[in-house]
This record gives sequence, C-alpha cells and structure tokens, in this order.
Amino acid sequence: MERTLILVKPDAMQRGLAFEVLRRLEARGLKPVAVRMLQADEAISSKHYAEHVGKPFYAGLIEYITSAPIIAAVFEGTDAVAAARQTLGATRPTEAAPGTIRHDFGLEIGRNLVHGSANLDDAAREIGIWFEGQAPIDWKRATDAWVFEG
Ligand code: IDP
Ligand code: MG
Repeated sequence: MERTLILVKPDAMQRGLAFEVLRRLEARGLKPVAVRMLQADEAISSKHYAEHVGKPFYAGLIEYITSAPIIAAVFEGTDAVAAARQTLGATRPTEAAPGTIRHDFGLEIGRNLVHGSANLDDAAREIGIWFEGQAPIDWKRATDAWVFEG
C-alpha cells in the first residue's frame, strides 16, 4: 500500500492545530506508521525543498519551516499520496476547497499548515529524509478491514 510523508508545519504547531491536522488524516482512514517531532534545521529543510531552490519564496519558506518544531509523519493507505493531498487542500488556502485543512484553518500560501508528498517518488525520497534510520512500523490496525476493502 502507498505511503506518504506529512509535515505539520510550524504555524499549525504554534496555533495548537498539530493533532487536528493528524486527526483528520487518521479519521480519513490513513494509518500512521511513523511519527516524530523535531526542530528542522537549514540542512534538512533544504534537502526536502530542493525543487524550490532559486524561487522567490524559497528563503521565506526555509525560514518558516525552521521557525519552530514540526511533526513529521508517514501515513499508509489506499492512494495515500493523493488522498492526503486531497485532505490537505490546494497549496493556496484561499483556493482550497471547504472541508480541507488548508481551507478550514488557513489564509496565506506561506502559512498553509501542512505538507504532503506530491507523488510516490517524492514520498519515498521525503520519507528517507525525515526518517533516516527509523523504519516505519508495519502494523495491523484492528479497523483495517473496515477501511481497506482488499
Ligand atoms: P505544496 O506544499 O502544495 O506541494 P509547493 O508548490 O510544492 O506546494 O510549495 C511548497 C511550499 O512552499 C508550499 O506549501 C508553501 O508553504 C510554500 N510556497 C509555495 N509557493 C509560495 C509562494 O508563492 N509564496 C510563499 N510560499 C509559497
Ligand atoms: Mg510540493
């Protein structure tokens, strides 16, 4: 089954929304298989956001993501990458659909609360960055058969 990398960004942490963000993903049916809280530094953040080097918002993005502790998590499930992005909502909160995290809690693109991997390759790469040396836990959840048909 697919796995995707989620980051609860500093604004969600500071606003007391960290576990609301994680709760929504969990309530969707996605299964947490790895979680850690950490203070990101420039080195790990620049690896994670390598595709954005050189863009006008890059410096602000690194400042933002390193400005407070974050929670990194891996969620597993059917179409986990797309499903998580759908629950997060569009990158710009004012373009995100009602009911999504970014819509319901955000206003600005540079304060959009949460990261989710964009595709399977990114997910594998990002899980390697944030969970280097910490293997996700392969576990059977009691409710799995009620969430996953197969
Ligand atoms: P994503 O997080 O939805 O995948 P990306 O385009 O990959 O969106 O951008 C990464 C992050 O960079 C966004 O989540 C947002 O925090 C920030 N970002 C993107 N574009 C802008 C911008 O124009 N201004 C400020 N921050 C931006
Ligand atoms: Mg992205």
